[in-house]
Amino acid sequence: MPALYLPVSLPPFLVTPLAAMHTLEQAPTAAVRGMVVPGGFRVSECLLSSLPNLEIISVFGVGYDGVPIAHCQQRGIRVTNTPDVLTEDVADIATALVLMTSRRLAEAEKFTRAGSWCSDAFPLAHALRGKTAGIVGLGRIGKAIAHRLTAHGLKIAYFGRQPQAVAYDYCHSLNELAQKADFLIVACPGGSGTRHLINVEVLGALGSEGTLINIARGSVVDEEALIVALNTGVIRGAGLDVFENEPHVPAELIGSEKVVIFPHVGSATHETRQAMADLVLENMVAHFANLPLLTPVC
Ligand code: 8YV
Repeated sequence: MPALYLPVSLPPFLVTPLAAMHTLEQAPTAAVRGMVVPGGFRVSECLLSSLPNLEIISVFGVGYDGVPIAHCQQRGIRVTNTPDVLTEDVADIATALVLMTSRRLAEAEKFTRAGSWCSDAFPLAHALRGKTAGIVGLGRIGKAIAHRLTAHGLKIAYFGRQPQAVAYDYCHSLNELAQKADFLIVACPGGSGTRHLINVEVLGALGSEGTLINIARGSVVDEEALIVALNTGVIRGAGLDVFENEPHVPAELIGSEKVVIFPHVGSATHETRQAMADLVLENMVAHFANLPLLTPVC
């Protein structure tokens, strides 16, 4: 049976079927031919150098920003990910963050649990209808978010590498999108190409009635700049499922009433995580059977 290395713990519904068809090595060794890592996990070139016979890295997630793709291509290491199966769940979480931030739902919940009731004592929130959602990266997840927010009465604008054949407004720059948006929603891939795309300037353009939503990667947002923008009223609020240095969430964000924070739960449903696990396994099995990969990155 081919040997696999799993550098971090993965759910049993993935590990058990993998273990039935492969040997699981406890450390990176020359015997290892396959590796499975979570989305966003940083695969260092140092780790790769301790795996001289590695043939495939299967990412348990859609985002493979942690994998040095050019290096893998040079060494002929195949890489797979789990696209599509998590699109709807991640879009649901983005929508939840839009609703929670605009309607102050986290605060409303805390308020009621504290035994308060009189609705006059609870601050009024902001309606969604007629507002504009600016989507950064109109890929599969961005489109699923746009679809949902259209149903909530929002107008959709987007920024990406190029305009697409869609009925939404394309903005030629991120600043233009941020200026237009009431909700600036980050849905682009992570990695060096998008690092700190959301910076002081973009937050300034989003403005004091704007809210930042991030369901993509923490690295896309300059977190320090975000904290300052929230504290000084440069933007109104933020809804965040991802952070720059997970699992670390800055105390300034934890303590802020202006943010809604989740522990990276975009794809965290039984159904989706099972579908992701199935894809990881099927890719691995296909590779060792010399069959085409189901969802190859390279
Ligand atoms: C998961 C993700 O948190 O798909 C991704 O890229 O970040 C998330 O779906 C992760 O991959 C689960 O291990």
